[in-house]
Amino acid sequence: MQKKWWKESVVYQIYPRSFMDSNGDGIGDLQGIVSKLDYLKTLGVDVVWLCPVYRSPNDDNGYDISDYREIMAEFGTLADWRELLDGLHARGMKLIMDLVVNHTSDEHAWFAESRKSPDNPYRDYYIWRPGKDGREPNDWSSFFGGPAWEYDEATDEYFLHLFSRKQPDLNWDNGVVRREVYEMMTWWLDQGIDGFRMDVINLISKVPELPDAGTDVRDGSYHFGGKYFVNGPRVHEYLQEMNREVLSKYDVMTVGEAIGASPEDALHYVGEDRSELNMIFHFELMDVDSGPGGKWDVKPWRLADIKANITKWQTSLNGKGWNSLYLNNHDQPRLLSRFGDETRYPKESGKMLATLLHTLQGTPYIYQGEEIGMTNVKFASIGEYKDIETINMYREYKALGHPEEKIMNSIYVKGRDNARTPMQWNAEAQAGFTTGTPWIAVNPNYKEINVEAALADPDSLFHYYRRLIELRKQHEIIVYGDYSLVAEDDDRVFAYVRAFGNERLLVILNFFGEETSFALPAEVAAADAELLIGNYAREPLPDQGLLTLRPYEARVYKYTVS
Ligand code: ISL
Ligand code: CA
Repeated sequence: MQKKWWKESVVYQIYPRSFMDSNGDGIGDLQGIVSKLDYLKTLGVDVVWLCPVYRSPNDDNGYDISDYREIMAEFGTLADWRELLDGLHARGMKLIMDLVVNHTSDEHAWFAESRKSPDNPYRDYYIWRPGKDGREPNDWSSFFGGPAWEYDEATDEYFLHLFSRKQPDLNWDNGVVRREVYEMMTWWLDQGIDGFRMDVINLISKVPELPDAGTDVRDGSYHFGGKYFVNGPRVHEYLQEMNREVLSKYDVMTVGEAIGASPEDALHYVGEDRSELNMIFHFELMDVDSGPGGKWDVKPWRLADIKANITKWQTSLNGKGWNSLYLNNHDQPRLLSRFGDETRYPKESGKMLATLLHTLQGTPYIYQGEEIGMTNVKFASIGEYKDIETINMYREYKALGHPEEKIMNSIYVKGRDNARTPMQWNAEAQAGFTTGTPWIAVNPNYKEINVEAALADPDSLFHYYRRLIELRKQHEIIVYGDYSLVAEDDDRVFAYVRAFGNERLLVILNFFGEETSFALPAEVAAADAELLIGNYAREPLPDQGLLTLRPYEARVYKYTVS
């Protein structure tokens, strides 16, 4: 296993629109982030991942880019961005930028040209097809509902958009497009950034024939066409080219978002002999509470599935590639609401989940507000929601006759706006996020859950995150140790051992709000184990090797074997 700075780092994800507003217009911005850099330094993170700040009409909050080399006016200017980069570097932190190149905005200059005529030089920057039998060229659905095709009158053809109709897919089979992307990446790297998070990067290559996804005759419904574009035919060729032409020339980190990737797929992207990416974000763990109907078809998660999934990824990549570790992000519900108990045991369960995030093999990613225990939000009506995916789903399900209560409940549990309410800085108006009216309402629990309170309480979740980040710097075993699952059949406790030379780390996590007992593995009971961190007051190990774990108790022991 090669040692790398990005394996030893902890990443903090910022969703700029919701982080900090500096000028009272209700929208988070770059100067807002600049004003909070010392906060990030106190937490101790090494890298900031900045969600898109490029020029954008904001159909999908910046994931629809109209100019890759300009900053969104609402967020500030390139000079503000430069101040952010310099401020991070001055504090010993790094910056990775979001790279959204599966699609652009339909307001990008390339698309404005492309839609003009079939022989426009930009036509082939995008994926255009004539209709079939008076319908879309195929039956693919968009991730945000409805068909993946939009008809364009000017040339009487359709263009492909896997996401919203304002996010046309780029045609990666066109070498000129790839050249444009590589030049743009080089431009940012030359500004001094430290890497990229690549949006839905495993969707860039489509099977050129674009076959129908459904098996039956076209019946007017749309189907997920994933088998024709998830890990598509030329994706590895393109990523290897990108690596050769761009990434290999810099000492940077890359993490690719990879929908539907299995560990076997992952190794094709991150295998150390592959020269593609450093890490991917997979979705398997985020699907443990999805039923057969997909993300909105909510079912309870089972600890056995979480253990099996994490174990599979930890062991499959060990020694061959590197894992990313995340339990939430800007697209997912808050981890405390999803996997912990935000009502009875917010502190204990938050710390237990934090222990999990920071003691696996891989690079941990913290999403803004996670470190203070921010939770999901329940807005009274759909009118208060801003997210395009949520709003489209609501309309679609309403039209299909689903009951209001059921739809709202899926939104409460899974909607993306759960993660996008403003960062809670203090107990003052609008949680200290803005002096104006925030673009999306603040979670009403900000009076109790906020940064100021967290910093003042030495026992807070925040300080626990800080200690976990510090421990990673002190113990190589936390970063590099091999993982093995302990007590597989225990349905209350998730426990595992990390091994590095003759050092061992034993992590014990009670995943529920009831007391439970746990038998220490023999090699620990005998050894002189040191409790590195735990979320309850320290207690000596019992001689008989049987622990009683309190609700959501987490303990991490370090010991050596001969
Ligand atoms: O989580 C999801 C599955 O339903 C989707 O919300 C999400 O669109 C998907 O994970 C891809 O995400 C990325 O690309 C999208 C953008 O909306 C997301 O914010 C981004 O993370 C399109 O650029
Ligand atoms: Ca602002």
